[in-house]
Amino acid sequence: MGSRASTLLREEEIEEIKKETGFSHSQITRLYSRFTSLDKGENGTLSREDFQRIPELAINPLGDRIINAFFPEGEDQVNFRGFMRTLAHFRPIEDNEKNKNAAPSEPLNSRTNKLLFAFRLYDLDRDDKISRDELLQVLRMMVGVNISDEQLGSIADRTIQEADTNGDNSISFNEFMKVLEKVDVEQKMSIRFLH
Ligand SMILES: [Ca+2]
Ligand SMILES: [Ca+2]
Repeated sequence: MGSRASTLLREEEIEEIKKETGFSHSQITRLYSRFTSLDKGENGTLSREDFQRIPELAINPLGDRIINAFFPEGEDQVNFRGFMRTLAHFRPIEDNEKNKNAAPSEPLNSRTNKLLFAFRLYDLDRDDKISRDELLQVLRMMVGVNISDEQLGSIADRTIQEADTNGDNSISFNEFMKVLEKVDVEQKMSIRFLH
């Protein structure tokens, strides 16, 4: 095996990823070459620093949170399989997938899984609730410095008040879904991947 072997994706691996993520063969090979070009250590995994070289993430106020979502808890490397699994949340829902009841499990790009992904960007301590503090942190990242702590605090309070139906002063995933019921999440959380 030469050193180039590590840069090739096996055909059966492509098939497995296809099944798991719904990406097409050509999307997978294209994303694989993107993956390997980001992999500066050339060890088949990406670190947080590798992700920070993606310009779209570097300028996104939630970039660090999104990068974090690629990493399984307690790990600081992600392999191609894990990379694709996370990206799959951003895959648009195709027309022919909308009424598919035969799927063995819910696809990664379903509305619920997209929402769960967004929810986890807020829920830093992963206790399945968004606390006032966690909401404040995200608000601060998104609005920058042009708004006072007091104003941000009252936005956070109002948001929680509106969402919190069981009165525990935090937002559960169910409450989160209710708030976003009328929002076109499928559209907002989709990236057009070229075919
Ligand atoms: Ca939390
Ligand atoms: Ca609640």
